[in-house]
Amino acid sequence: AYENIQFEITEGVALLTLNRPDSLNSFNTDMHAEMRDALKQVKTNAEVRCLLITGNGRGFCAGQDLSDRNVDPDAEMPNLGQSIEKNYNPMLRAISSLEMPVICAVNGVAAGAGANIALACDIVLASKKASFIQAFCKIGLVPDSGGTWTLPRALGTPRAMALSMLGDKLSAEQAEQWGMIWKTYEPEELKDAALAMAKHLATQPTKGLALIKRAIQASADNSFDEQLDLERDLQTLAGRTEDYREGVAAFMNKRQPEFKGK
Ligand code: T3D
Repeated sequence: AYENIQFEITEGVALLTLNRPDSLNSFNTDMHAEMRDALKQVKTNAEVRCLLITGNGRGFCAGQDLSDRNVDPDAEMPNLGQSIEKNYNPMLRAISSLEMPVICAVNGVAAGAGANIALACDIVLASKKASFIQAFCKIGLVPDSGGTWTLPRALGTPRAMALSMLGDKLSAEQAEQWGMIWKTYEPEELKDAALAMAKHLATQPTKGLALIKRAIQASADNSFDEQLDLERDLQTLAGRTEDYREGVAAFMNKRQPEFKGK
């Protein structure tokens, strides 16, 4: 069993809850290891068709646990790149390459890597009390966990640059208005709404959704022409899924489809 996260699978949904509420769910070494393991389970368990990530307590995630870092003047200079390579990049790659929808329910403040883990998810929901802080600049660091990729794409360069250099707190409602996240909810409604969305997505054509994810992610680096070719290739794959057949058959017979995620 895990200690720093909670992990359960129900009705095709893997619910992963960050669980170090006393330090706003910041990441220490053990939590990183548990996260790696849980994400591997999500990837390999054929039952799972949607991942929902959220946090316990009043925060979503405050990024790296800074109490794990020795900044004593006598200590050797750290190599943070090693931590990124071992801990953060594999986690972010695992989330963004998962062949299923990933929802993030941001229950409270999301700072540093915590903010960017949320932004790497496919659909971001947030409590109206939540906020996003690119806190890195305040301790001399660079946004990581994909933030320098996701932020400019979600918001454009001017907002991405100012948020990253100022480290200002962006309220969830402002993030929603700016289109950085999908939707905000009253705090007490967030988890139910997120779970309902996750359960719905877990009944949908998982392969098709995974191909949508690939197409939209790839669009950031493709020309229009390249993207048309990619759409052709992905549609070829989508058209060969059982769920496509089921979707068309259900439509023609005026009945509800029963997708199997295959
Ligand atoms: O090192 C590497 O591996 C490189 C990778 C880096 C990735 C990163 O994420 S770097 C950025 C690290 N994160 C931060 O700089 C954010 C630090 N936290 C904050 O700025 C604030 O806590 C918040 C703005 C997020 C929330 O503020 P507030 O006033 O609501 O809460 P608080 O009182 O600051 O925090 C509550 C407790 O959580 C407090 O502990 P205490 O006093 O009750 O015992 C605080 O120390 C603790 N906490 C919050 N964030 C962290 C943390 N403890 C350790 N590490 C944290 N990141």
